Amino acid sequence: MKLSNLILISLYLFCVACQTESTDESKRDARPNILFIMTDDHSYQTLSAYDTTYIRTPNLDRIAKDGILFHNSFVTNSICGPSRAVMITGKFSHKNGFPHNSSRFDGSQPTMPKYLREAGYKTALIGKWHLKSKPTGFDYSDVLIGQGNYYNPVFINNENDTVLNDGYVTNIITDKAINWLDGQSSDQPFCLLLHHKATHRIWKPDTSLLHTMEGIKFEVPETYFDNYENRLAAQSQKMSIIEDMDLVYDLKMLDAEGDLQTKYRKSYENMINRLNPEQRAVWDEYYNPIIEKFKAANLSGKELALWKYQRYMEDYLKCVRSVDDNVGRILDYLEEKGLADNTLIVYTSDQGFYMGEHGWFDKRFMYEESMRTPLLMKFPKNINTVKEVSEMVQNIDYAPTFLDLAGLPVPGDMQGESLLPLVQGKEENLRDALYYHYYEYPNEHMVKRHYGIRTDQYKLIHFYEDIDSWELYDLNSDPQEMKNLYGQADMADITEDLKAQLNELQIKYEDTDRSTY
Ligand code: SGN
Ligand code: CA
Repeated sequence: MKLSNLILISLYLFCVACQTESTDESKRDARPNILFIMTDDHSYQTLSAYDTTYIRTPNLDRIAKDGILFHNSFVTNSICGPSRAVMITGKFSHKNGFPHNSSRFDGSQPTMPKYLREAGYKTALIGKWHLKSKPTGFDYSDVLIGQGNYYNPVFINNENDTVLNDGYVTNIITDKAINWLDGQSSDQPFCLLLHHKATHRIWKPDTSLLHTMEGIKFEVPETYFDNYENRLAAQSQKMSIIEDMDLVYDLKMLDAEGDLQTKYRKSYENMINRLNPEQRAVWDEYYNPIIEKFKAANLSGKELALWKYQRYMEDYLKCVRSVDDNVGRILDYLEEKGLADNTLIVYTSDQGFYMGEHGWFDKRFMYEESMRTPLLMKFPKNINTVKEVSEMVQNIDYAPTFLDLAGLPVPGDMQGESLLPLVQGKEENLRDALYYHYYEYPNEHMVKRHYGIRTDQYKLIHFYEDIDSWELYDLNSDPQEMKNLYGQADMADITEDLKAQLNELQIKYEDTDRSTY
């Protein structure tokens, strides 16, 4: 063959190859992936991008370092199921029909995963769900049943298969997420909801981490011995470390002699019976000497109160450690697979949690520790974002943000706002005030129903139903919310103004009929 012909043929083949490549390229859906990681009850106080007092979380901090740290991130209703329903619908509890943990989610309603799926996203949910009805809007789901277990948990998948998985829940959920990601094709963007059980009560650490944190002394918060003066609802709660935290159940003091006959001893026994012999041996080897020492010390009063705090923090923080390690695994995976640059990575918790502030564990109240939640986001590389956001954002905003990022319109009935303009520095002011409404009463922990408004400076709360009690805080002068200013003459104008704003928010969000739930 002549050289000129050979060149011509080569040129032709090259062009065909280019065409094939450009056709393949045009078939590729380059829309960003979404990885939405959420934990359960992880406090911002124990995430070192926010606060280094208790623990370092280098992997979670990576998301903040390479992405955005939200300084003022809040929920609308500080309790698990309701928060999850808010996040997937972009609507307040009174609109999505899931006001408290005894509710059942109406899976026929529109949700963020459904919108994404209809628009061609591959959607998956792995881990905690807790909305009772079967998950809808997901191509794949593999969820814990109810609250799930820390050890050897049972999962139910979208085919209705229930499978017991050996091991520790935070590792297992991460393994499942990585497996699912491994099976995805690069032609279709994904939205994966990776929702951990940790760091929920009763804070069972991974056996491999039991011996960490030894010798660390955790100082109790300044408000640990709060007497709840002028705060009626706080006086009747049942979430006090000193009063309500169970020595056996929460703090693992299951003595062989049976001297510690606490209210929830039996529940703890049932729970640790899930551990297999190897896990149980490591567990007992760690806790037995602590139990012996505790009994010998015969603590009471303030000493016991301080001991309980220390014990609580140790187990809680070990659960945080597992979360951080496993978030590191997922981040590494995305990097190794070249997915990191085109994926929105979100880290949050379903609400905040008390690390002994006001003497408490748990959440529910509209006070700062439980209304706030950590929020870190790392956007795809082609989106230039600010490094920190101080505007108040709320969990109703996640669904609109994800849809906006995927290039989809935000449905008019979603009540949150897309955070995209804010994170790109195109908009500075998202809202002047936040609305909050909590419903789960009477129930465990006995936190009264309440609603309220939070501005940058003030918080006004109304506890209602079998109580009619208002609280007002100046967050600038009293960030720990110890001084209820409601009813003080010099606060009359501010109170009136806040009540008017609260009323406007209730009209705006259509939450004027409190008899609905
Ligand atoms: C369980 C816990 C409570 C916790 C609720 C709600 N008790 O009932 O302490 O407040 O869940 O938590 S436990 O004995 O079962 O641990 S939520 O995060 O799921 O809303
Ligand atoms: Ca929770």
